[in-house]
Amino acid sequence: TFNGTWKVDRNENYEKFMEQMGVNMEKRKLAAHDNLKITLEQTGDKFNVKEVSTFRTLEINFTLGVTFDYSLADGTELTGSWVIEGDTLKGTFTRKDNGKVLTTVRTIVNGELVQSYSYDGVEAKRIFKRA
Ligand code: MYR
Repeated sequence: TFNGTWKVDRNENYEKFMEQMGVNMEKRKLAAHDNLKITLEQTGDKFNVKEVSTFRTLEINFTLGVTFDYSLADGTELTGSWVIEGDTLKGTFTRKDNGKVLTTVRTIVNGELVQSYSYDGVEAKRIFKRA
């Protein structure tokens, strides 16, 4: 289960990924140490996500397979959805400004929540531990 509160522990290739996303250097430096904490609560096919970081606090509600809007901390707007495939959550989101697709996967590996991101040929991971 994904339920619970997760605190980012480490990143892999995240700065390169943000660069590909067009995030400027100043913001990349801050974002690499954003202390991101997410609380996931799944009830049937509905998810409640609480996101807390040095940038902001927000709450997102979505239903598996149903498209919703999500804005990144820098204001970049995405639209897309999550689905479950086996033990993983797979998200496919499209940037509203340029139409490019960002895919992301959440999976539990050895008790850690691993979130992978892929955009425009660049991949990154953020790895979370239970808070
Ligand atoms: C959620 O389930 O947490 C809400 C929806 C998340 C949508 C996809 C998030 C992609 C984040 C990419 C960060 C890259 C920063 C440049």
